[in-house]
Amino acid sequence: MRTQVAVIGGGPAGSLLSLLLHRAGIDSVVLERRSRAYVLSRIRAGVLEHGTTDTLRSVRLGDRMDAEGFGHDGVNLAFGGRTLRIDFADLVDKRVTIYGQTEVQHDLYDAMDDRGITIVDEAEATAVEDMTGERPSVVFARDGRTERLECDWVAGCDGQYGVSRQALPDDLVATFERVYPFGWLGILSETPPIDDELIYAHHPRGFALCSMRHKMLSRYYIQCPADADPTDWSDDHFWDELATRLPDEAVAHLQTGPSIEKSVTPLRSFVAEPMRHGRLLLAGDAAHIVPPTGAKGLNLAVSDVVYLASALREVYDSGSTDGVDAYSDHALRRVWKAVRFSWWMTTMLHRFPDTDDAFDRRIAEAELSYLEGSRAAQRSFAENYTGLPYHLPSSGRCSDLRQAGHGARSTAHRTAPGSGTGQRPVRPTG
Ligand code: RFL
Ligand code: PHB
Repeated sequence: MRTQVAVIGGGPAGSLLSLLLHRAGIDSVVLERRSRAYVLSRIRAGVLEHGTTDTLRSVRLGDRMDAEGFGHDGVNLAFGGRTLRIDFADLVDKRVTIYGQTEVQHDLYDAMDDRGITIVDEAEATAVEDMTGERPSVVFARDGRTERLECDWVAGCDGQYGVSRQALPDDLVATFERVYPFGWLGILSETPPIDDELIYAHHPRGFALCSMRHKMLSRYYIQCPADADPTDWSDDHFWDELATRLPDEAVAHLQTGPSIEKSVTPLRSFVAEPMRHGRLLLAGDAAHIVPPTGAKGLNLAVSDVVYLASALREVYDSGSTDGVDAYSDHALRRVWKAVRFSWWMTTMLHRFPDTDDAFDRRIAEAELSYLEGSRAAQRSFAENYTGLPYHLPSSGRCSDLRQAGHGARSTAHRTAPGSGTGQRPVRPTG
């Protein structure tokens, strides 16, 4: 098998990358370890930044999201018996969209099928070979057989436990990690959401979050020990603990019911640098993990692949590897800002069970009180939460995505790119 870009992982990063490449007339093949049914049933993130929604619209994935998603103009922070609303519309004239990752993944796979992009299901990449040469390849296992996908470039979009990050030479990679001494116990219930907008609650017993997917599907989380077993938590126990941590006016609207999903997510921040070695480029959770408090994981996967697709497009359009050479520094600049914001929200809103001394608690209270009293602080929150702008070197801003070629150009196979050797690839003609 041969393609221009071998994409390892069919999650949001890998799927969206293949669509952005297709729009640019670049062929890719996506290798996904899991079955399609498994990928399409994972319950994960729910908040999309405006840059994410713009990007999805730019590859004609906006229709269902715009019809079924909910635009939110603010979020609520509950603490000390009061609720502070951060008004995004007023502060930064932006909004976020509530539309589950599960739905995004459906839309991505449907669009890939429509456009004839090859997804090889249940194909587990086991090695990336010759990544520093001109003809790298990905070795993968499928149906008990070992196969090879040859390509010009490899995109490692295989999440936090994938093979691509491990394929980078140890001595070239620096990792940065913060493990938080707690997790989130999350449930999904077919009940109406407590409020029209999200509520992030800081409480002496720990953090709580009220979120939603749609009018009859709510998503709630409470801080729990990192090693908590979800089966130890009955639904009643969960609802009682949630109600304890929420303000009275919110509890008055809480409608409980049986959970249809219950799971524990440990929280950590992690970044691996650089995000590129030779012809292997990492994107999304393969390169970095953020705690879910800032709702940034999925959104960072999207901004990474926008940067990556732009860099690869430059290679195939002009033969220049400048974009690819700059990709890691460029993506990491945005990544670290989201890592900072997610860390800041996490430390401000959670209770730290092991180290929680009076000083840390006072600092968290001071952060919240400052936010309450300062429009500048609220603006900073709103700017980060709704999503920092993309800085694409060639086109400047993410708003350019709106005009970016709707409708793919020809996907006719073209010659391999020159790798800074002066060799120019042939442009598509169709
Ligand atoms: P994904 O979604 O993990 O997709 C990676 C894909 O690669 C496949 N894969 C391989 N395929 C072939 N060969 C191999 N060797 C492979 N190894 C792995 C996997 O099967 C998978 O399909 O990463 P991607 O695309 O970078 O997308 C990132 C987002 O999914 C992620 O940041 C968020 O979902 C993180 N996250 C959350 N983010 C939020 O913003 N809010 C949340 O509430 C939230 N909840 C979550 C989460 C992540 C979770 N994980 C990863 C366990 C809850 C969970 C449980
Ligand atoms: C979710 O709806 O799953 C969700 C919302 C906001 C977050 C994290 C998760 O910060």
